[in-house]
Amino acid sequence: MRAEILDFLRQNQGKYVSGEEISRELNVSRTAVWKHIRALKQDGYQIEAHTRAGYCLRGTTGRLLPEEIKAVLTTKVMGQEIYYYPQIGSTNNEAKKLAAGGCPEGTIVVAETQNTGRGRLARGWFSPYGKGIWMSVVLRPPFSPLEASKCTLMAAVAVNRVIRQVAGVYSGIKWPNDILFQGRKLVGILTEMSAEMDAINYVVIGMGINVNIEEREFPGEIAATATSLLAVSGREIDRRMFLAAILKELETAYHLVQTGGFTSILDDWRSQSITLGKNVDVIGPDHRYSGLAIDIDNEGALLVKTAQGVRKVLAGDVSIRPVV
Ligand code: BTX
Repeated sequence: MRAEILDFLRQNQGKYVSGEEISRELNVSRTAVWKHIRALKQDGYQIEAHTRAGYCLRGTTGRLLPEEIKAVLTTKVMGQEIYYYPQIGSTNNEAKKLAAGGCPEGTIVVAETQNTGRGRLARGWFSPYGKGIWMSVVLRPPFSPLEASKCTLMAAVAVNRVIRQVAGVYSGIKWPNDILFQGRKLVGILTEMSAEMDAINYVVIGMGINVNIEEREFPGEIAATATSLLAVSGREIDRRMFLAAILKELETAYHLVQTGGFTSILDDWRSQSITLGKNVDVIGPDHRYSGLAIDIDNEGALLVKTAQGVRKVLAGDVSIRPVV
């Protein structure tokens, strides 16, 4: 009922509607209307109340509340179920629990802040309150577990497209899971999976997108390597519109993959990559070498040309050498 009352106020945004009118239109008691309005105000909605005129919605909350996202969502699968948390440990952990419990494909977990946001190899992810999109999406892809790592490439292509189109920031993808602008990280993607020998139970794609973080807010250890859309473009971005655009783009890309395989996504990835054609250092648990990043293969592995021949990088850290 809360969502319906909010919808009704939205349809009449800027105008007063009486409690009686809401109660009549939505077939709910006046007391219930009053209680729901109070809850909406507590959530941060700017609702003016006037004894005679009634209620008037002046502004929405800047939070990523499910009803806010749903009001602008145009997808069929992605984000049809939304779990929202003002604060959480890690959205990926929560999404994995929900996925193991059988939640439908496309379910998302979104939080205003994460206390223990994770990157790869148990690294931390800085997730300040209300300033980014800290979100995880549950997929149940019909393909083999060997293909799961390509979900990271798919998500990177989708997010990078939205950054370019909506924020107007000409970012690029660094293999395998980062989106950078002028060498600084705007986005990190963490894909995790649960699978049997030949089938995937679920894939969770976690995205950390630095949206409205001011340059000076980044902690010292990442101050020189991280950036945000606000810092780069100089303007604040409506996070819910941005999130809805990402889910739409992800849905399109996922549909494409399911119907035609990863080929077109890999081509898009190549054209948006900032790794290919660069000299890179590859650092793994038991190796370290340098070479020229020449391509990604059909598995999504990075191909690096070294003095000893072409080496295939499936996992590990790749750093791009600055041009001197
Ligand atoms: P990664 O291992 O490639 O990058 C992690 C590294 O990035 C950190 O060690 C740190 O140096 C740097 N870093 C930390 N926070 C930020 C930030 N906000 N901006 C730029 N650089 C940063 C990348 O892992 C994958 C990150 C995924 C994060 C999402 S958020 C939603 C979901 N839930 C969760 O716990 N993780 C994912």
